[in-house]
Amino acid sequence: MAPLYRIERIDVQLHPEVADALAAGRPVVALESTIISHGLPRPDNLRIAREIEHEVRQAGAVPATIAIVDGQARIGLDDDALRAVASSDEVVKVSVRDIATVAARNGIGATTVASTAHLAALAGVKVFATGGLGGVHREARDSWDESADLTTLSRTPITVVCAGVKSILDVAATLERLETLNIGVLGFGTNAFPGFYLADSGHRLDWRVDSPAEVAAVMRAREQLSTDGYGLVVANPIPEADQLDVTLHDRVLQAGLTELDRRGVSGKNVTPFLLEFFHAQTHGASLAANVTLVLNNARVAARIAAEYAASS
Ligand code: PSU
Ligand code: MN
Repeated sequence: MAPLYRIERIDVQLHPEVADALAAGRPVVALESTIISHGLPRPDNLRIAREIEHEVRQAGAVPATIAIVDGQARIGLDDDALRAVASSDEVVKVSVRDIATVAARNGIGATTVASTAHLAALAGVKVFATGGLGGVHREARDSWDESADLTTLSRTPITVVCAGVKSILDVAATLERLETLNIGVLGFGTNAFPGFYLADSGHRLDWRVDSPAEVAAVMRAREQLSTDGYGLVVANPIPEADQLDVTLHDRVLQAGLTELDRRGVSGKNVTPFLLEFFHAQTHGASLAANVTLVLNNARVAARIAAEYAASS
């Protein structure tokens, strides 16, 4: 856990339940909030946010959803704050570079993988669950569009459980960047890098683990060898039975990329636009897959956090 003086100095507010768990060395799982505000459609998003927290609890850890509310960076949200993040029209997508501006303006912001990882690590949270990681966008050679998720994880001590990255990205380039940035990638029960809506992105991984205890052992070894300053990605595939139909997936992906180009969508709007496009074009099938994989990741993250806490 980070020393307390640091938390006071940086003015991050811990929910009492989270603070108690961290102080006692009990398992805590950080959760991002951009997925709630920008990744899932209203009004389902609030219910799903609660379900994700419930899943973490069921698996024996304390959920710490992270967001900026009334200009305050919060680790763990009460129900009012969760509701505001899910339903306020004022909520902005906040990456690491935006945290201070939103705080200084007393704004409300939903944190991405990057900013959630940053704030979680400051508070001493070791494990984080999300849906999919940001990465290198297609045609990044021209657009230079690479998510700050990657560069932030290259210098943030946290373990992120995700279902890989979406096929809206350049998956091969993203894997190359993860390697360059010293971000470890472990396939959870698989040798294939998952493709978010699909169990297999078609890319192989070097390392496979088959239990939360194995991940906790890697986390401890990283600390002992001082490679824990970099992020560790646990890539947990959606069960094949729950994945999106491959033909439907490929068709909607092509249409979405065309539409993106036609409308000239760029910057931080790219990911939310494509997510919404998928949800609309698959008539809810992609949403169902999205919910399944997020709950799955929340459960695995809680079990990893529990093993890690028990191994200290
Ligand atoms: N991928 C998803 N769902 C999401 C996101 C990514 O499948 O909601 C969100 C996450 O918050 C991630 C962010 O950190 O998008 C990446 O955005 P950008 O590419 O603008 O960095
Ligand atoms: Mn981007």
